[in-house]
Amino acid sequence: MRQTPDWNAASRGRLVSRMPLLAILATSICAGGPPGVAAADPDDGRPLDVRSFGARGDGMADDTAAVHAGVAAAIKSGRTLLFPRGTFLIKAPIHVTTHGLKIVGAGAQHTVLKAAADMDRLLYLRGTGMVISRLALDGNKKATYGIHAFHLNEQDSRLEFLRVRRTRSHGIFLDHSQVFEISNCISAENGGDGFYISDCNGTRISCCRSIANLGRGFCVTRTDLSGGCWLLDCDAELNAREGLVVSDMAGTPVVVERMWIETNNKPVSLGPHIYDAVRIASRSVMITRCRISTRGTKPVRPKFVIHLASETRIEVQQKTGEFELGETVTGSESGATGVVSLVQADPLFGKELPIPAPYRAWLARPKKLMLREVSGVFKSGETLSGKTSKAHALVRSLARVSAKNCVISDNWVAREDGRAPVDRVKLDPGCRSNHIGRNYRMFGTGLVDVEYTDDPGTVVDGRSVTTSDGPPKVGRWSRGAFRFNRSPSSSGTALLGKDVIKNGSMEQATSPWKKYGTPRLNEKSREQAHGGRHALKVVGSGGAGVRQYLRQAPPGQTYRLSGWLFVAKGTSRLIVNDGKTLKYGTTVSASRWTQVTMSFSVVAGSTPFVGVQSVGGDSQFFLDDVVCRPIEGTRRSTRIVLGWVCIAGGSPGTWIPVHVQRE
Ligand SMILES: [Ca+2]
Repeated sequence: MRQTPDWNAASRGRLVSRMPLLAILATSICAGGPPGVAAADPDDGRPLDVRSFGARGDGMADDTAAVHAGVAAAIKSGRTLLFPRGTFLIKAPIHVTTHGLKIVGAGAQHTVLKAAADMDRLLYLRGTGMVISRLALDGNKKATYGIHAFHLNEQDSRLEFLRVRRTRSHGIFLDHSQVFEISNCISAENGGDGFYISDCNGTRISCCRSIANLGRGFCVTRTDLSGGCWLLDCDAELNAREGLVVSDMAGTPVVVERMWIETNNKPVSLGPHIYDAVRIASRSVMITRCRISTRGTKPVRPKFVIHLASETRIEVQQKTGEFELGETVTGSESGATGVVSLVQADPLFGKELPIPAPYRAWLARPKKLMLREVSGVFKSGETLSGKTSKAHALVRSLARVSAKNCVISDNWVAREDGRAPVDRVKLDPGCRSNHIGRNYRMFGTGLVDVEYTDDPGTVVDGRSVTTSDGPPKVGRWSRGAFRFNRSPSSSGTALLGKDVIKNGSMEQATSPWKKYGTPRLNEKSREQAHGGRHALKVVGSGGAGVRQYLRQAPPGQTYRLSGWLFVAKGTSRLIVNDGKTLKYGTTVSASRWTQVTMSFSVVAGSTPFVGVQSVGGDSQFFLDDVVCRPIEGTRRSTRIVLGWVCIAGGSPGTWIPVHVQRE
């Protein structure tokens, strides 16, 4: 668990020291008008009624001052503040920084706190021991956020039986709120995510619903310190984008258990459905015992039922405007593009609500964007521009974030209409060491398909399984891991004829090696040798080298040419003239003996030749052991390589081929 100095007051590895926090926090209401009707002496311990402060709750009167006065009195006295049935209009947000405040309504169907003017959020909560219960908060398209819980910490803080709706951005923004509980809350019809959860270390989010929001149902991410949370028995339905996104977490895991995710990616107006039901671009996420369904009509949406993704994290500075989810951004210098997958939520600290002193340093850190479908390579220092939003910012740093160490197991997956095929679990290249267990089709039989390319260390249904063209060369692999041969076929062995090169060993006194171009030197040398005691030393530039004509080579004949190069200076390469065309081998600049090979078929025309030339400027190289043999046939193996199995775990471990014998 990573630590920052700012964080220690709230939760140091769950060992809570309350004193520093108490010292930091002054009990106060940060905003609001002057107190209305003075409260009765609260010392008798009975609950306070917001009406006794002048609140009308008739949905017409401005109750701002009365509500603020009631909250202030409740904080001061420690008594519970009751909101009876009614709609309470407020024109200024309730900013609470305190320990111990209980506000109780008459139920979300009966008690509504409604924004009656533009405001940053309806309710800001910071501290411990706060219980907010049985209320509805109506953003009325005027409040940016509904509830913003910033460092609302401890198990004795609870948000429960709340309904937040119609905000301009995220409904419920849980921000660095650690080891606290939110349960039985509904976030609906908001302009952003239903729940945006950032840095909520050890917080338990249970029995919450997110419905018909324009963003995602639940979005879990971090801005600085990380901290996973528990999402238990929650529900995401009819949201415009993903049902659940976990993006760029580090440290403690995110556990998602028994979640109901159904029919997100809802409005067709959003265009092509590129959103997944569940998208994970993060490490250490467990998704289990969930029920995930997707819409069944065409075009297929969402894209994948569970997508373990690889994304690019960009930290930006000097931001102007707000980037939008789903828009394309372009780098000014690189021309690279990407689609915005996550925009770090702005905690909207400012003049009215300054950043609390202990958090100033790290809240001033660069803001984060996550990008998917990146094409090209963004450069740090360039300007990033949003196509739709027209926002722009300076790229400060770049990083690749891929799903890693995630567990996806025992989920039920279905199309909404129950028709096959059931969507797949998808793993992007670059995702490593994930465990994809058994996920079941809700309708029909069998397991949900897993689509992956090559993810070292990933375990699919009890085995490490990948597909490629050879045994792995990188990654950690456990014994028993299996790699399928991408194109299983019997291997062929070329049958080679007699070498047609004269003096390929460079040991003879007279040599058929002729000048190619005008090398400054072309002679037998003892300075270097691959075999025997001599090699051919060539010094030249601008393509100069040596060659040998193959005068007896019949048109149509295929040859395999091989030689050894030691390049003391510059660069050189094999050349072949097949009778019509000059062909080049791969360039070599290594001052050690390197084998080079080429294959070619002779074409009727001039006399074919093979040779070696310098590439570019001054070059000095040695040539030895040149062999050119005709391919006279192919011996097909009777064995087909099905794949490779790891017989000793390691990096990458010991792998042997698995064959079948052809009849
Ligand atoms: Ca030699």
